[in-house]
Amino acid sequence: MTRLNKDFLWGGALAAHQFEGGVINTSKGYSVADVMTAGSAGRPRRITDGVIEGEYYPNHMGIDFYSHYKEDIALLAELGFRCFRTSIAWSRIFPKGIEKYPNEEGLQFYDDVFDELLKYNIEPVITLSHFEMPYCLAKEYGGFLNRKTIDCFIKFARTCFERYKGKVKYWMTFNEINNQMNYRNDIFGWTNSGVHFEEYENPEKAMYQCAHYELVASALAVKTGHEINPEFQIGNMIAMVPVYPYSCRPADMVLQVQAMHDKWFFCDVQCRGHYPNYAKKMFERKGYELDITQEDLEILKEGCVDYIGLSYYMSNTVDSTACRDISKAVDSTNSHSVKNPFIHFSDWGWGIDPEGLRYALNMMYERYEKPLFIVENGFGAADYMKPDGTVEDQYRIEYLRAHIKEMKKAVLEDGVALLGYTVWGCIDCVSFTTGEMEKRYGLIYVDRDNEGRGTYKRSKKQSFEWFKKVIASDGEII
Ligand code: P53
Repeated sequence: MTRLNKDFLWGGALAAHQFEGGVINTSKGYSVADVMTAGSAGRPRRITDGVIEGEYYPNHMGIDFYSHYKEDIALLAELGFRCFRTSIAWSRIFPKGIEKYPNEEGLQFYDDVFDELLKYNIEPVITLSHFEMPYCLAKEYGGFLNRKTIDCFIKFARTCFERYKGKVKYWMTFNEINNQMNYRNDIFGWTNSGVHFEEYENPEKAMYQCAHYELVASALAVKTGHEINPEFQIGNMIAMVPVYPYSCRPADMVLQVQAMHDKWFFCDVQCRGHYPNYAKKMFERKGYELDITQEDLEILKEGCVDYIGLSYYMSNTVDSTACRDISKAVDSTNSHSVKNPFIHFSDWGWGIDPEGLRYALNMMYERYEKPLFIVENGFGAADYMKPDGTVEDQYRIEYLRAHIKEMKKAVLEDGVALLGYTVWGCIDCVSFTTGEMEKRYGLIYVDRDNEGRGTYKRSKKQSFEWFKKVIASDGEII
């Protein structure tokens, strides 16, 4: 048996802020992503104080899906996609986040997109918040460090659940909610929660307070969604970067367990409905007295997720003889982390590790016994379009093939319950971490450069035809 089931959700994934465009001259409000400039592998993106004239914001145009959505969805249908994961830009529905009533133009846009997908039998898989909090909530409320933001988020979630209850079944609350564990890197706190943690006296404590409010918001959204439609499948979304011990030295093994606590923290609460003991002990030890009410704890209990959405791109390695500060050691962009000598790295320094995917799926399934959904996996590279218009992205095919092989082993040999697999950035889009266009993930090429110039014309890459066959054969022909 080398095929996956017919109902396995093969597809692709994108996020509103990275591909929609439709920011200027529409009723959409600015989001936290709309005030981020362009960077590169070694030059971080800057977060500006509002939209400043003369600055360049790559997300404002994205790839202009806003006016190309019919053409784009037709291409996804040609690929044979069974699902398409995207997000609803919160600031398109509530431009400032604080309005009483939603913005009809924004709601209508997603009705049109979902209708177009359903026309081709493509199941929409929807993230409510993928780094797109209205800028106003970050600026005026202090993002998720303010309890009031929970209400704003629930108002948004309820609006979406009610409006699209007949069109969307699969939801996720917050994209990669665990990124902010790396509170030293400004981009993560900002995009997860609209907070600059470094501005607080104790950034780590601020992060945990913020995390708590967001976990309550996530659980309350799950609860609210199930009340609106009991058929809804509502998941969380975790950036799964498994951590390996550098050696079989016992101290490395223990350090790996501690490093993994940071990885599990959010997922543990969202799946089990309560804080794990290692976190309670850590709060005690560090003297973090957080605003956590009895009512919050009830909500966490009642709002456990139905499935776990995860992204998988790479693994990381810790070495007890090199650095014991976990928060530094597990950040691969930090000089304290060690390179795994058994894997290769992409041009952006991401460690390519297909077997790590099988390992991660097994660990997660054993820990929670809830269905998993790989909602992001893909390879960012600087593709070259030949004068004849073709793009030979053999390296991307190899990356995807190797990961799909390991995924199949996890399902077919290890018995992991997996709902589906979506290729990240199935149409080229603006890179999240660098804001570049030239870090491409797509099966479909978009003629746009780092500065936003180009015809925005779409072309199929070599990987397009390959992935189409993978889906058509239920994963048998890879
Ligand atoms: P870009 C780190 C580790 C794994 C996934 O990233 C990550 C990150 C960065 O937070 O993010 C996801 O475009 C994210 C997407 C993003 C994608 O990875 O920087 O959910 O929005 O585009 C790829 O190469």
